[in-house]
Amino acid sequence: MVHCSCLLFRKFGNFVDNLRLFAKGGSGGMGYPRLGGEGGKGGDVWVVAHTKMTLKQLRDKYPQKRFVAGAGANSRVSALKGSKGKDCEIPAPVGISVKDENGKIIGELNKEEDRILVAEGGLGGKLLTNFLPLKGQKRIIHLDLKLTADVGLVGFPNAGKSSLLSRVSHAKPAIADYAFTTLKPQLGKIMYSDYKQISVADLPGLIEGAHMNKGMGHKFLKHIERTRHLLFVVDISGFQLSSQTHYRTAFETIILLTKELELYKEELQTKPALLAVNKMDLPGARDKFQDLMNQLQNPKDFLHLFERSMIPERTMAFQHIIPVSAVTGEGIEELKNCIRKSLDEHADQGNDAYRKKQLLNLQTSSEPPSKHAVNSRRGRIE
Ligand SMILES: Nc1nc2c(ncn2[C@@H]2O[C@H](COP(=O)(O)OP(=O)(O)OP(=O)(O)O)[C@@H](O)[C@H]2O)c(=O)[nH]1
Ligand SMILES: [Mg+2]
Repeated sequence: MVHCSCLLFRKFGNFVDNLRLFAKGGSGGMGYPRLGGEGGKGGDVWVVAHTKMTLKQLRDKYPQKRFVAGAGANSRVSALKGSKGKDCEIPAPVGISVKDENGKIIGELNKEEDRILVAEGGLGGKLLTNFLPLKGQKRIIHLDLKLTADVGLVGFPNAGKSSLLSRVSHAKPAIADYAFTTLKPQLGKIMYSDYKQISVADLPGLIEGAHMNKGMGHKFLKHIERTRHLLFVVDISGFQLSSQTHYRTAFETIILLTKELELYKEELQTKPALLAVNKMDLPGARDKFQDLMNQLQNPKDFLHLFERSMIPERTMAFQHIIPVSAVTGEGIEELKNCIRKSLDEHADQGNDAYRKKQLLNLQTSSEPPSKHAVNSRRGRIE
């Protein structure tokens, strides 16, 4: 076990989640005006998905981060049509979005061998170009890793996400009593006694306005897209970022998190979600937990307390709600079991197509939002 934890720590300790690269298509070959010969087209630059690749390996292998395709061959008497320049392939991990310099998405790599053209080779010289070759396209591109994990931790800062990760796995994330301790995603693995492993991504805390890039914003919401399940983590005593901002109760933080996910991407709400209510060791936590359960069971009765713009279209349907304490260990075993159960139950429902369909079902259903709310401690959609 000790070996295992070191390995995991090494493997995930030095995490690269985005890379900026230079890509240039090859120049076209010269045409042959006298004989009407056409120069070869310059080679193209592609980003190609490989399951075994990581962004860190890519960076280490190509420290100069320049990718240039070959030039097209000139037209010659012996080969009037010049051959195409050699393509250049950038090996990248699966689960990447490729963006241009302005952040516009060029494409996504979702499975092994997916490929995206990022810089096109120039045309060879021909009649149209007065037999002069064109230069290849030059482009700065960004490879952005959307973290792939079974479970993503979603919560306001300080809720105890990292503390929980360190409790359920061998990961050793930074933990501190100030907001935004976690600055980049951390992965840990829950090991079960039958050797099944479930990966958990600890993500930086979200705050109101995250969808508009407040706090850590978008940068981290995007990681949630790829996790199969969500584990909401809330502090039973609520949250206050500073004396200048509102105090939010645990219930309010859940509603606000739901709204942020919805504003970022509605499909996120169709992921199976669990709720860990943390810091149950604090004085008065039991009573607050009862209040919270009451609010979650009848969210409609409490939503009028929110500003209109903060009310989500539909409240989260939690598969399980587990009171825990990362400090005393209370509820941790149950949390692990619930995570396992939920993942097993949804084993083959994690794909995007499934989620889109489910979203459509939700949208076409005439049920009022409260019907989707949790209805018991181990609540399910009615
Ligand atoms: N009393 C009590 N304190 C806790 C518990 N879990 C975490 N804490 C404390 O809460 C504070 C925040 O914990 P973190 O694990 O860093 O919280 P986080 O959600 O990862 O915070 P960010 O990374 O800033 O988003 C730390 O001071 C922890 O010691 C708990 O169960 N009970
Ligand atoms: Mg943290």
